[in-house]
Amino acid sequence: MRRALELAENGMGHTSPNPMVGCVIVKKGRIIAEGWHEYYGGLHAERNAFKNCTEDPAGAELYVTLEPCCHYGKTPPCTEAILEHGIKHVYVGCQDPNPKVGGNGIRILREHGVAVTVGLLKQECLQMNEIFFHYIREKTPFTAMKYAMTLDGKIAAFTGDSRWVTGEEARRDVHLLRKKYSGIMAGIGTVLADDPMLNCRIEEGVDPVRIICDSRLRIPMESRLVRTARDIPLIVAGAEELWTDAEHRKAEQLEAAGVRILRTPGRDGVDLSSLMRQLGGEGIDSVLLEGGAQLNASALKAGIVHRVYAYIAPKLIGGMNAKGPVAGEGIARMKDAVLLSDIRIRTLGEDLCLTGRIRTEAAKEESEAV
Ligand code: AOF
Ligand code: ZN
Repeated sequence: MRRALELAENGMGHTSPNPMVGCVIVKKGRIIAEGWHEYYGGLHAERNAFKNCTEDPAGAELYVTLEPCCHYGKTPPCTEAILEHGIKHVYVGCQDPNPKVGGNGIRILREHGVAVTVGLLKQECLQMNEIFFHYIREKTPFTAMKYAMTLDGKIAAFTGDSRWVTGEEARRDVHLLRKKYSGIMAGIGTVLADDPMLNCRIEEGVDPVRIICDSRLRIPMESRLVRTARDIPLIVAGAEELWTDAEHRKAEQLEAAGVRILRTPGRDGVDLSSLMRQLGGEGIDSVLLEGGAQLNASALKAGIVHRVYAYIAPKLIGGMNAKGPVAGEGIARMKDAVLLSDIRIRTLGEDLCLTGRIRTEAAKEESEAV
């Protein structure tokens, strides 16, 4: 199953909004086939493994990170392939939350006399597809807030200089996240300050859809984002109730430059909950929130954040006017803090990456329902 998890990762950035899935077939203690779900709409992991068999899989055991499907989708049911090939024992990482499957894959196999063991490396299998598990239920993107800060909690010096907070390895890791997430979101403040590209700059990277929260459409026509909008999709989200004729004209100009405009209600800026529903409707299953401080505060307040990735550099820069990762008013009492659970900490060069799920009732239900 560990090998199957590794194989599944090969699909990262290519399977959305479907899951990453890996499969290994074992006969008499030897691996006779491996496969994974390579890209959206392509063969499922199990069928790729059958295609790669080096010998007859009859009587073999099959390990798969997600319950085999039993529905006719873009491909015929994997349960049929498993039965046709005479597999005798299937080890499943975790159940499929897709209502079309939802335990029926496992049931059908058992009804046909195949032994099925469920829950091998379950936590790892769930975690790998946390985006899929969230999106298929909620139809809104799974959202991760990412920031890099110094050890004294600053995302930039008091001058605004932020190049670079963390070292090369940590920055490379962020590009892996950009590959994994289908959207990347920032506020207009960040765009005006940094003129960023928000693309994925690693070998075999996949660029996320770029989403800018910009209630009054202040994004400059000559910004790098707008100039590249025809090559890498760019969505600008505005708060239409705040617009005058000038903003309506700017919306037309941006659209003519290849920018997609999404309109949300709200007189206090972009309504993030509405935006998330719209993005979900567009098939965007995940969003990496890359700030800055103001957007991070609004996102936490709106309750749209599910995970945090904090990259922490062993540097002290001080300055009471140097910003931290989350602005806004803040909470008054420690007991009201937003809490994280399932914490993981990695070292990247000299920096740390701490990640955890935002603790909410909904998150708890999500992890227990599967
Ligand atoms: C995948 N790859 O390896 C597995 C999936 O539209 P379809 O026919 O590709 O079916 C997609 C559903 O199939 C998906 O939502 C999930 O429930 C199930 N399993 N999907 O794309 C795979 N095993
Ligand atoms: Zn399948």
